[in-house]
Amino acid sequence: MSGTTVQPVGYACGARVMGIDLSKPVSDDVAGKIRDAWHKHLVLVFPGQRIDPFQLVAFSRHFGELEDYASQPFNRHPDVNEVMVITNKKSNGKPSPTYNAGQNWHTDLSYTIRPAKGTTLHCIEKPSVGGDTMFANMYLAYETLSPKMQAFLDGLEGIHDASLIQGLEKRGPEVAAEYKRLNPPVIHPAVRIHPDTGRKALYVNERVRQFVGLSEAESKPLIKFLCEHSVASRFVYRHYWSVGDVVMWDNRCLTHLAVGDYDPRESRYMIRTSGKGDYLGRLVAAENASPSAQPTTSAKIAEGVAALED
Ligand SMILES: O=C(O)CCC(=O)C(=O)O
Ligand SMILES: [Fe+2]
Repeated sequence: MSGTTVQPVGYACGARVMGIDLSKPVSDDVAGKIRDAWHKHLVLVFPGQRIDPFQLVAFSRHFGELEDYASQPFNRHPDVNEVMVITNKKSNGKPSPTYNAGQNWHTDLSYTIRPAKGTTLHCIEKPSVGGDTMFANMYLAYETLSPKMQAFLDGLEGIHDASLIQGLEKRGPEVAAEYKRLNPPVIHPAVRIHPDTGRKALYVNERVRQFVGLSEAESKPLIKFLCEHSVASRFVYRHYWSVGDVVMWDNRCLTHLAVGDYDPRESRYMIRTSGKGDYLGRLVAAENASPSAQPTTSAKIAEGVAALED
C-alpha cells in the first residue's frame, strides 16, 4: 500500500487509514493489507471518502459475502439490496425505523443464527455535534478476566434476543412485531475464537437474556457484570464522525454503541453494509423441538425457554 498510512487512533482499538480512494477499485493486494490492518486494529477509519452505495458494496465485498438483511427488512436502500440506511430522516413522512439503531452495546445481528462478520458504515450527513459511535475491544474484555472466570465462560452459551434491542418498541408496534417475528431467540457461545486471529473474544452483550443451563436469576448478575466489565473506558474507542468517513469494524471481537448524543432535529444519514457471518448459531426453539437433541442439551435449553417465558 505505497502512499498509504495506518495510524492508531485508540489504544484499545481503532486506526485511521489514509491514502486510499474507496471510490476507485481496490486491488486484491491492497484489500489483503487492509484486512491485516483490520485484524490488528479491529476498527478502521477511512476519512474523506465520497462514495455511493454501489461503491460501498464493491469495497465491502473484498472482505466476504454481504448480508442481504433479510431479517431486518427496514430502511433498505432503494437501489441496492445489500445497503441499509441508518438515519433519523423521515421517509414518506414516516419516522425512520433505524432512527435509534444500535443504542445499546451489541454486536451486529447477534440475534440471528448467522451474526454479521463485519460492518462498514459511511457517514453522509451528521449533526453539528454528537452522533458518535463507541467500540469496545472484546479480546481485552476476555483476556482481563480471571482464569477461573474465563474457564467458566468457555463452556457457556448465551441466548441472544432481539426484543432486548434498546428502543425497539419506539420504532412502532409493526416494526417491533416484525423484528421479533423474524428474529426468534438464538444461542451463541459466550466466548468466540476469532477464525483469522485465533484469539478468544467475549461474545456477551446487552442483547443477551440468559445463559443456557443457568436460571434467569443466575444469569442476570453475570450478564450485568460482563456487560459492565467489557465496556470499561480503557477498552473503548469513541469515534467522532466527520462527513465522508467510512468506518469498518469487526463484529466478532467488538461490541459497539450508537451514543445517540445529538439534537434529533438535525439530520444524521449513514449507509451501511454487513459481511455475512462465518459461523452459525442455533435457534432456541429449533433446538428444543429437535428429537435428535441430546437430552442434557435439550433439558438445558428447555430450562432457558421456560425462564424466558416467565
Ligand atoms: O449509527 C451508528 O452509530 C451505529 C449504528 C449501528 O449499531 C450499526 O450500524 O450497526
Ligand atoms: Fe450495530
